[in-house]
Amino acid sequence: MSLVITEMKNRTGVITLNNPPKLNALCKELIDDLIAGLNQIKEQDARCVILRAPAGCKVFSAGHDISELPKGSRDPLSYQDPLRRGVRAIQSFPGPVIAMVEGSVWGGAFELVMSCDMIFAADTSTFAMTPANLGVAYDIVGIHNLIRDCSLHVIKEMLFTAKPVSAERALQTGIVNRTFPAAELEAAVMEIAELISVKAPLSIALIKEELRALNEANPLTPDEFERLQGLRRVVYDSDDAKEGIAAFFEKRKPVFAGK
Ligand code: YXS
Repeated sequence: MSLVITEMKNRTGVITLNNPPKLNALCKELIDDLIAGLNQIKEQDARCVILRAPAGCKVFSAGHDISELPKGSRDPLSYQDPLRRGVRAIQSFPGPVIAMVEGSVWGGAFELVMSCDMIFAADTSTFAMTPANLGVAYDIVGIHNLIRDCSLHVIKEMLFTAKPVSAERALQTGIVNRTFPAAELEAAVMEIAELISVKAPLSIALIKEELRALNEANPLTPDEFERLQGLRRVVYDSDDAKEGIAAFFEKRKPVFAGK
């Protein structure tokens, strides 16, 4: 059974993360189902996609499935890893992908939501970015996906404290487009999707791709890229990387020795 529900509502595709027992953690299977859902919707001439979790959920997504993170000495977020593939599938979908958020968003799920074209959230939702909780060597593309859409100071606060940010704060800092009372969220987002669905799809798809290309135009020299990759290897080879994951599953606070 798919870990997402894919449906069409008029010309809007709706993908609902649907793995409650694992709090919609972004395991490989769920990401593969998400990508399959996007491809299915693309074939049905969808003009817009809404990515959501079930109404009333406490947790939109608990982020990367920690049990699928390498236990150290291996890049946790390389190009073909599920989270990377899921983010690219959203960014390259030829139409707006709207994140409709209710509940708490964690770690890689925050990046996945940030990779969407717009974010509309229930006013009770929260957003957290958590590599510092686990000692994860987050990757350069992932960090780049975060810094383009809100102030560096706010993203640094989120990354360095790993503390959840409220919907209100996310609205104030430009992370989300708008917030609504949870009971009004779905109707409001469907209205926006319907509005988009009668606009010129070729023009919108072109503009989305132009914006993506312009946003990616961040000249890192190959040497600078390799240097950062070398720094990442020190982190994902570290004892801290192993300690973060072990502490999570042993349900204890991690003790990071900085090595
Ligand atoms: O003890 P059992 O076996 O029932 O399992 C528990 C949790 O271990 C499990 N679980 C997860 N398993 C794998 N990956 C996860 N991300 C994950 N999150 C939770 O689900 C069962 C129920 O969790 P529990 O008891 O904590 O539920 P709760 O309702 O008390 O709390 C819900 C959360 C989401 C607040 C809590 O589960 C939590 O804080 N989860 C971790 C959120 C997080 O830090 N995600 C980041 C994952 S790593 C990631 O996305 C990036 C690589 S990075 O770290 O770089 O950002």
